[in-house]
Amino acid sequence: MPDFENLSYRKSGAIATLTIDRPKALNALNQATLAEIQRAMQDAASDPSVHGVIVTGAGGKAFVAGADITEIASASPQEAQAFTRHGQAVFDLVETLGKPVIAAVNGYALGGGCELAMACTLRIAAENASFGQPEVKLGVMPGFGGTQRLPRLVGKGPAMQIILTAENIDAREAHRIGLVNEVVEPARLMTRAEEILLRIIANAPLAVRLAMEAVNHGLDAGQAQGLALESVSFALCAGTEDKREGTTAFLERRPPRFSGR
Ligand code: DAK
Repeated sequence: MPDFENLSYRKSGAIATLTIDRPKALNALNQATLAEIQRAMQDAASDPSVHGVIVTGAGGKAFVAGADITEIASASPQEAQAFTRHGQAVFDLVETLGKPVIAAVNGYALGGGCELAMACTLRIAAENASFGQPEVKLGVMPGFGGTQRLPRLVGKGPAMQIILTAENIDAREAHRIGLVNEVVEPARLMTRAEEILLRIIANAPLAVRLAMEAVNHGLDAGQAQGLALESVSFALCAGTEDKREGTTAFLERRPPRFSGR
């Protein structure tokens, strides 16, 4: 995998860590960075040695301070639409990677940064993290999925307030409304993200993937279709070697050794 200009992408054991690294713009997402996130995520999806991904920002101040305002300020409507469709496609890839992706949010997660975090499977925030959708202050609106993922995560009322006031919320408030799963001291952020990811990837990979798909599709489709998908996916799990291994290991009182088949 060739080197990246605006991020680092490292694999250690079964975990790939993608660190967005554009210090001159507080890790803001320009088009080149979006394309690099896409490439790194495609690699994580296709590399069987990668079982889960952590996404974070370089430096102690920002996860991602939004889309790069200098690059997009003069975009025409056509260019703006292409930009938003590209961002949406990249964040859809993050959400549907088939492997758990944890956002370790270490500072500002604004606009596109909040939207990137929301596309991840789970969000762990450092105490100094803050979240917001400031787009309407700039004369635009969220365009990388914020109007869709935020209400699904926190409910319509809180999502409307965050999007329409354009005010940032701190990590405690983000936790209170369900935008983040946990808040930890900044020094513990990466360790905690890794701990949770290791817990997830110790489980049967196919079952984890199918459970994520059932949650995601069910939220989009409605409960009846979600339940139908759940039962088909459950049946798929029932035919796997991992099901045999998981149930046998339980009965033999030993830890399971999953093969992902
Ligand atoms: N884009 C580009 N540069 C950014 C940036 C961003 N989003 N955020 C920060 N920077 C740059 C600053 O300009 C500054 O650069 P220099 O002046 O040093 O060259 C450097 O990063 C450090 O930032 P500050 O000096 O401002 O640092 P502070 O600690 O004082 O403040 C801050 C931190 C995060 C509160 C502040 O930087 C800030 O408010 N940043 C902007 C946050 C934001 O509004 N992000 C955008 C969210 S909206 C579109 C138009 C807009 C959008 C999409 C499409 N079209 C027309 C197509 C917007 C999408 C969004 O994501």
